[in-house]
Amino acid sequence: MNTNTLSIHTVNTAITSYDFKLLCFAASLWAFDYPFRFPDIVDRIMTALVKYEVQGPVAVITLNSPPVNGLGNGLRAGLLEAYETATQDKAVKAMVIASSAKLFCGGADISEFDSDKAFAKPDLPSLLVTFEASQKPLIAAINGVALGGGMELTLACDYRIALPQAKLGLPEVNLGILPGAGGTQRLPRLVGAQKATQMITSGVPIGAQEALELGLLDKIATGNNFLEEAIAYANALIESNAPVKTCADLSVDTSDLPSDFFAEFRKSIARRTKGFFAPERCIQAVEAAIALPLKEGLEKENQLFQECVVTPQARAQQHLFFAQRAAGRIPGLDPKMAIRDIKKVGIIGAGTMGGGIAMNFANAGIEVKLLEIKGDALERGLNAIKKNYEISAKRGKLTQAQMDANLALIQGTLSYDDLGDVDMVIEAVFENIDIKKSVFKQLDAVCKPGAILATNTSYLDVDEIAAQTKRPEDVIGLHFFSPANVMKLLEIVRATKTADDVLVTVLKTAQRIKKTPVVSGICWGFIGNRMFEPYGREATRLVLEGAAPAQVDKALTDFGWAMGFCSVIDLAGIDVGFFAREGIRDQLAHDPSYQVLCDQLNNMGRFGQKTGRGFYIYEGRDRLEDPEVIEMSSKTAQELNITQREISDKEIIERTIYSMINEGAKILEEGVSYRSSDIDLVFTNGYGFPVHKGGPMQYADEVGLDNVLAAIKKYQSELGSHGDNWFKPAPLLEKLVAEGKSFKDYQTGS
Ligand code: 3H9
Repeated sequence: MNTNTLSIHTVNTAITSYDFKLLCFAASLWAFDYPFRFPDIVDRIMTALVKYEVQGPVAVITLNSPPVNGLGNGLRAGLLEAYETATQDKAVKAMVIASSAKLFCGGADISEFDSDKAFAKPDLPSLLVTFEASQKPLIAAINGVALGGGMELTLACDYRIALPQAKLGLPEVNLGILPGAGGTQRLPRLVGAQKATQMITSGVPIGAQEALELGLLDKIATGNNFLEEAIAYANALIESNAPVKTCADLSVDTSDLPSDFFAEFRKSIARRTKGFFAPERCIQAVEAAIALPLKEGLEKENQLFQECVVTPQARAQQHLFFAQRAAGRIPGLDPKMAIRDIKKVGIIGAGTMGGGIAMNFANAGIEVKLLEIKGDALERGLNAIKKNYEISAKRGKLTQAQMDANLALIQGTLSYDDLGDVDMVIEAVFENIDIKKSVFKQLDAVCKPGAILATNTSYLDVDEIAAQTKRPEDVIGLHFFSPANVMKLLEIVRATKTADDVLVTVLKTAQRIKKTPVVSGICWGFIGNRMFEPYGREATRLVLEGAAPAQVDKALTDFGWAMGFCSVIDLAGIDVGFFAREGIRDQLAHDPSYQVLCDQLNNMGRFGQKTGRGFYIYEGRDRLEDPEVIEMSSKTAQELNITQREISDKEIIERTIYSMINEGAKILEEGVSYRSSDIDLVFTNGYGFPVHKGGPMQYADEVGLDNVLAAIKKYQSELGSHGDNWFKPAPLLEKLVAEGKSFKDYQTGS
C-alpha cells in the first residue's frame, strides 16, 4: 500500500491523549510531506504499537509490536483507542485488523501473568466484547500465525481473511491455563463442540484450508498483496451491506454431538493429561459454552481461567516456555555471529543411536554419510532406519514421497575416506574412551579443515577426546537421547577449547533438526546424567532401607514422573548404569552401599527388561514384583548394618528429588549450566520429569529453597553415614537461602 495515496487521519499508540493529539497532528502533516519538520514525532509514529490509517471507508488498524504482537497492556490500550477513533469517524464503514509483523499475533503477553498488568484495563476479554459489539464490521486480516489471544481477537471480528500459510490455534493449555478471552465460548459456537474441545485441549493449531472448511475463515487470499486484498474484501462487504455478526446470536450446534461425547473425550485424554490441572478446566469451559448464553459463558470461562492462572502448574509451564527461548542465549556470545555452513553430515556408528541421529538430519533435508566398520552392521543399521520410516509412513506421519526423499539422503559407507567433504561429523560409537579416542584420531586425519567434530558421549571427558586431534577448537559434545529420532533434548557439551562459532553453529543446527538444545560444561555425566545419578542413588538406597521397588516407583509416578526409577533402569539396562559408574568407582569406594543392589543384579545377569528380570520380573507385557529382589535387599541391608523400616512416600520424594536439586545447585555454581531454567529443560525434555512441575529447579523455587535446605539438613543428620556422605548442602543452596533468593535469580557468575 502506498501511504502517500492515503489520507492518514490518526496514528495511535498506548500513550497519553496529549501525545495522541500530537501524533494525529504530525501524521496529518506527514501525509503532506512534512516529516522533516517533526522528526522526533514522526519517529514515534513509526514505532507506535498500533498503526492507524484510513483508506476510503476502511480503517486499517495494524498491530505493530514485533516480533509477536504480544497483547500486553500497551497494545491493548492502543487497539482500543484505534477502535474508538474508527467508531467515531462517520466516514469509516468497516475496520481491518492487520499486522506489520511476520505473524498475526502470538496472543496475550505471557510475561504479564505474574503481575496485575495482564488484567489492567483494557483487559483482553472486555476489549474483545467491545469489538464484538461493533456496529461496523471488523475484518481480521490474518497474515500468519494467530495463537491464543491472537486467535481470540480474530474470533471477536465479524469476518476473517487469511493467507494460505496462516495457522490458528489456542495453545494456552500448554501454559497451564485456558483461552480466557472468549476462545472457549466463541470457538464452539463457530466450529462445534467436538472440534473446539479437541483444539482447546490439545493446543495444536490448524492450517488455513482446514479453518476455511470449518467456517472459521471466510476467505483465503490469493493475490500477492495481502493487505490490499483484505481492504478490497472489506470494501466488498461494505458494498454488499454485509451484516455485523456476533457470537452472542449463536448457540453451539449440538445436533450431532453424541450424548456421551465429553465422558468419552475425558477418557481419551486421561493418560496424556494425567496430573495436569488445565485440560479438565478447558473441557468444563466448552461444556459451559453449550449450556449458557455467551455472556454467562464468558463469566464461567473467566472464573475457570482465574483458577488456572494462579496455580504452580501455570507458573511451571510458563517458566518452561521462556526457558526454551533463553536456552539459546549464551552469555558473551553474539547469536548473530557468522556460523559454519552445515550441508553434509557424517555419522560414525549405525547402531540405534547413530541411526536415530541420521534420521534427524535427513528429516531436515541434510545429507548424511553413515559409517560402519563392517558391511553387515551397516546393512542392519540402514534397514533399521528404513523400517522406522515405514512405521511412520504407516501411521500417516509422512508420505511415501517424503520417506523416499529422506532415505535417499542417507548414504552408507565403510570408509573414513568418504568423510573428507562433510561439514560436521557425529561419533556415536560404544561408550569407551579408548575407542572414542581412536575414532577422533582418524577423523582428524580425514576431515576437511573447519569441519565440526562432535562426540555423542553421555559421560566421558570431551576435552580428553578433543586432545586426540590437532584442532580441539572444532570439537564439541552432542549428547542425543535415545531414541534419538524421537527425544527432543540435545545436550551440547562446550569443551574448554571449543570455538565460539562452533557452539553457535551447533545451536542453530539443533533448531534445524527440531531439537531443544541445552548447553552444558564439562563434567562427568554433564547436566542430565550427573543429576540423575543422585536421584537413582536415593531411589535404590530406599529399596535397601525397606521400600519395595513398586512403592518407590508409585511414589515417583504419583509425583508426575513418566516412570519410576526402578522401571526406568530396568528399561535402560542395569548393565548400562553399571558401566557408566566404572569411571567414578574410586570416588564411590568409601560407600559400600552405593548402588549395591544394581551391581548385584548386574552381576547376576539381570539387566532388566531385555533379560526378563531386573528389579522386576517381566512376563510378556506384565511387570511383576520380584520376591528375590526384596529378599536380596533385606539380606544386603543386614550385611551393611542398615535397619530396614517403613518408609513414607514423602521421604521417597524428598530424598530423590532434593538430592537432584542439591546436585543442580553445584552444577550452577560451577558454571556447568548457565541458568537453572536450562537444567529444567534437560529434565522435562530428556528424563520424563513432570512438565507441570516445570523441572527440578523450578520445583525447588516453588517449594521454597529454605524448605529444600531444611529437609536436606534433616536427612544429613538422620541417615547416619549415608547422610554424612550424600546430604551435604550445596554452598550455593545455602547462600541463596541466606540471601532470600531463588534459583531463578541466579545466573552463572552472579
Ligand atoms: C493467552 O493468549 C491468554 C489469553 O487466552 C487470555 C488472556 C486473558 N507473550 O518463540 P519466538 C517472545 S496466553 C510474551 O522465539 P517464533 C518470546 O519469548 C498466550 N512473549 O518466535 C521471544 O522473546 P525473546 C498464548 C512472547 O517466531 C520472542 O517473543 N499464546 C509471546 O519462533 C520471539 O518468540 C501462545 O502460547 C507471548 N505470547 O515463534 C503462543 N510469544 O526473543 C506463544 C512469544 O526475548 N508463542 N514471545 O526470547 C509462540 O508459540 C511463538 O512465540 C510464536 C512465534 C509461534 C508466536
